[in-house]
Formats: sequence, structure tokens, C-alpha cells
Amino acid sequence: MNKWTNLLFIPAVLLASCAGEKKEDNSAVQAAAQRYLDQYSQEYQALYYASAEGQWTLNTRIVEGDTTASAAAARADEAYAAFTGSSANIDSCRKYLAMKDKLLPLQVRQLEAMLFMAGNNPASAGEVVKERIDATNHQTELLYGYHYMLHGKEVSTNDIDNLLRDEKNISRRLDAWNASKEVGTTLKDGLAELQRLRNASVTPLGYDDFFAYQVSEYGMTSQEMMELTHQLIRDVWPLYRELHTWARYELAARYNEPVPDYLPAHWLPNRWGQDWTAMVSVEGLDIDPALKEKGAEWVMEQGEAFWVSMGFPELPQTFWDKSSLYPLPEDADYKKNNHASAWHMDLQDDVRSLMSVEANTEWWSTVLHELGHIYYYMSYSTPDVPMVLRGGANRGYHEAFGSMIGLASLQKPFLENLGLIEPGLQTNDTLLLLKEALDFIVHIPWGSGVMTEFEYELYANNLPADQYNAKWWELVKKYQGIVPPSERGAQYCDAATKTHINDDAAQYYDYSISNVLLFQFHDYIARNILHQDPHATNYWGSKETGEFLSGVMATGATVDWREHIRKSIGADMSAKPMVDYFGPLMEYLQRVNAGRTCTLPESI
Ligand code: X8Z
Ligand code: ZN
Repeated sequence: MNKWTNLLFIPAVLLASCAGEKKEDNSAVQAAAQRYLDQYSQEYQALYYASAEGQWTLNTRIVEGDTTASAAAARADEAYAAFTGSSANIDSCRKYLAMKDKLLPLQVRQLEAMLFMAGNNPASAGEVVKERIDATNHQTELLYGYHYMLHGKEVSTNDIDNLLRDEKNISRRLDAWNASKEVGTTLKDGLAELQRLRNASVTPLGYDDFFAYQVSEYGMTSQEMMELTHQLIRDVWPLYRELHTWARYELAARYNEPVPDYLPAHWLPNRWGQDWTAMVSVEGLDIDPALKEKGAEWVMEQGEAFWVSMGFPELPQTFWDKSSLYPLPEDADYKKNNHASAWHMDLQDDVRSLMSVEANTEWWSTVLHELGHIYYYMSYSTPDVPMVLRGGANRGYHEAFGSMIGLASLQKPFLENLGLIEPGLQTNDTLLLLKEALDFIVHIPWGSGVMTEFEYELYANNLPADQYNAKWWELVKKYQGIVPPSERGAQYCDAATKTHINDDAAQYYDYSISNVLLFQFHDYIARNILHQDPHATNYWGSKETGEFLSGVMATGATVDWREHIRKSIGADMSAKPMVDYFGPLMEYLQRVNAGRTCTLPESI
């Protein structure tokens, strides 16, 4: 029972306020709306759970040639879609929203969230929704059932990532990179289907296209989102340009090659060139050897211990029992989704994570990122937050706090505290800042530029399938300054090698927004709670930080995200704290890059 039930007992009379003016009594309509919301929530939770279970099996146990899991997932997804998009629910939401002035703000917020969910599954779209569900699940099976082959041997994506991180031989790097892109060709037709079906699913309720639909969850138009993301690119561009120049010269020297104008994709330590942190090893701060010694289980346990040290509860036992946290054994006769994710199965206590954790720095950060989602779920699973509002203040918030903890977890005082580095060690702080920029700054042109513009073209401008690859590389060159190792023809679909293009469509700007938010929150916590330099913090054991964070997360999506940031840290969303954080790096890079040619334009 939730806190609104007592409204049923307020008599339906006009109440007089103290000032004497007549105030309309809306209790009857509020009570009726509440009855509807309560009933919806109950059914919604059950259908959501069933759909999540179907997806969980589909993503954790992919057996070649066996369609049982996708058929079961489809049934549950269809039931969920039929309910959230039913004409009866759409009519009821609209009916109540037409009298929203009479309703409580929290009721209006729920109805808007419900109408948003209906937008993806409207009954009026007919067979399209079912076709989209099938196409989505099929795409998942193709992507995660894929056999990556290298030199005639099957390899995992962890193997490929490890090669791209460590391999010095350029031709072996090229082989690994090529191996990572083959999967795209098998996904191209499916993406074209999804492009059509996603757009056709959302237009009946009045959205222009699937991109506009996803953006609308922020209360923004596509144009506003494109302007916001482009502005982020402009904000970081001078620094990105210096990083790009530095990387061209650095990698050319490493591989003993001439300095290229644009970065060849296979030179970079990441399949998409989205994270270059592995290029820098700061003497004394490299925790890979220590992690390797301790093992993947330790990484998981220590991730939890970090959150617990700030006052968050221990993870429920079901998390450990039901999650899929480590790579499958080599002889497993099935496959699983190899990208990290966090699941709120029943929108209550059943929280799980799907990962393939290995004992290295990337996975250490990823574990903390995923636990950020999990602790967000746990923070708002309270009677104060209705089922349909169990989400982040916006989607970017949901991505932010785990990454923020990941950032904090690699700073020196923290590592010292955890015994991962020698206490009192002298280190090069500029190099550490450079390493952080190779993650957070490098991510912006990729996320806000390549991914966001590609998906905008895909959905808003109906990019034809024979132009997918040309558009992809046009954007990669423009925003990241990266080029493919050789011509990539239209038979390839390199965009589709990125999981989000297939299964988290038109939402990648969330990560750019999260980067902006996390630096704002980190700056606030460092200065106002920890009283430490934002570049050298130690969150470990800070109950005050935990209390602050759980307060920010506990309201879920019951709040307006713009008001929420103002109330939490006294500022509007702004990239300034992120840009300021890296300020000292600019001078260093300009010195190192003196006499080198920059090939990226001065402005974008
Ligand atoms: O996809 C993710 C998370 C999902 S919960 C692991 N991230 C983006 C990516 O990998 O591309 C986190 C940072 C960017
Ligand atoms: Zn995430």
C-alpha cells in the first residue's frame, strides 16, 4: 500500500483556506486517479519482471540454433508492450492528463511517464511492435552469439580488448581490430529493420521519429539535444585537439611509424577509439599488477566494499546468487552478452549485474560504474517512489554516479588507502590528469559527435543502409580524428559493432550528459564535503558523501532533473567543472605539442 491510499477518505467537499478564499476540492478526482495508478503499477511491475527475466535468460544463455530463449522473451516482451501501449491505458493517461491541474504533481509525473512508455508500444501501431520485439531479440542473439575469430581461433571480446591494449606489433593489432569489426556485417540487415520498426513504433503517438522519442524523456526536442551535445564538443574541443596531436606523435613513436594526419583506428587501445586511457602508464599508479594478483572476485568484492564504506548497504545475497559476473568458462556450450550492464529485475529488491569481469583497471572502473546503477536502484526502491518513476532523475544521472566513483577510485589518496600503491609515493600528477582526460574528454567527441549524430541521421533522417558505413566513418573522422586502417566498404556496418546501436538505441548522449554531471557532483563533493582537491580525493569511508549521494538518488524520477541539480549542488548543468578540472593539462599539452602540427580544425 502506498502513501496515497488515505486520500480515498477525504470527503469530497469544497474546503475553505485560512485566507477565506474558496479552494477547489480535487480529492475525488485525485482518489480516482490514484486508484488507477495503483492498479497500473501493480500490473506493470509484474509484467516488467517477466520481461526482464526473459531478457536476462536471452542475454546470459545464448545457445546456437536454439530459439527457446528468444521465443520466451518475445512472449513476455509482448505482454509488457500490450499492457503499456494498450488503448485503454493510453486513453486513461490522456483523460487524467487533460485535468492535470486537479491532480497532485506526483500523479501527473507518473501519468507522463506512462504515456512515454506507451509511446514505444502503442496498440495503434499494430503488428509493428511485435515485429520490433522479434527483430530486437534476434539482433541480440546475432551480436552476442557471434564467434569472433582471430588467426583461425575463436577469441572473446576480452581477448581482443587485451590485445588492443597491450600489443605493440602493428600488424597483429590490425588483425585484432579487423576481427572485432566482422560482426557488423551480420548485423547490418537487422539494423535496417530496426531503424524502420523503431520509427514506425513511435510515430502513431505523435513522435517524429525514434530519436525524438528517446530525447523527449529529457523534456527536450531533438534540435535542443543536438545543440546541447554539439556545445559539449565545442567546450572540450581545444583540449581534444591537443590530445589528438599528442596521441598521433606518441603512437607513431611507439609503433615506429611516420606521424599520420589522422589516427588509424587500430592504433588505439579500444575497439572504437572511445577510451585512450591505456596509452598512459603513470609510474607507481599502475594498479594492473596488484589487481591481477588479487583476482576478479576481489575486484567485485572491493567494489561493493567501497560503496559500503560510504554507508550504503551490502548488496543483497540474491545479487551474488543471480548475477552473471565473470567470463564463461572456455568450454561453455553457450554464450552470453559480453557488455557490462545492471538490471533492476522487479523494480524492487532483485538487482543483478551482467559482466565479464577480469582483474584489470578497465574492469575495476566498470564494476564501480555498474554498482552505481545498482545502488541507484536500491536507493529509490522505497514506498516514496512509484513503480513507473523508478529511474534516474534523467538517464544521464543514472550513468553518472558509478562513473564518478570510478574516477575517484583511481586517484592517488584513494589507491594509497586501499593499499594498491605504495604510501607516500612521488608520482607525476600531470600524467594522471592526462590519463583521466583520455577517458572523460576523449569520450565527448565520440559520444556527443559520432554516436549521437549517427543515430540522429539513422532515425531522424532515415539514413539509407548503403550509406551506413560511409556516414559512420565521415563522423569518426570529423569528430574523433580517426580513420579506418583501409577503405571500409558499404558491406561493413561498423556502427553496429557497438552494442548501444543495437540494443540501447538513440540514447548514447546519456553518457556525455553523465560526464558533465559527474564532474559537477565530484567537484561539489570534493570541495564541500571532503574538503579535498578534486584531483586528489579519497571518498573511502566518507559517510557524509554516502548520505549526500543516496539523498540525490533516493528521489528517482519523481523530480524535475533541472531543479534537482540546482537543489543538490546549487548550480545548473554545466560543462565548466569538467573543463576546469582539466585546465592544468592544456598548458602541459601545448608545451609537449610545441612544433608539432595539429591536423584537426581549430573550431568545430
Ligand atoms: O555502456 C556503458 C556501460 C553500460 S551500463 C558499461 N558505458 C559506455 C560504453 O561502454 O560505451 C559506460 C561508458 C560508456
Ligand atoms: Zn551504465
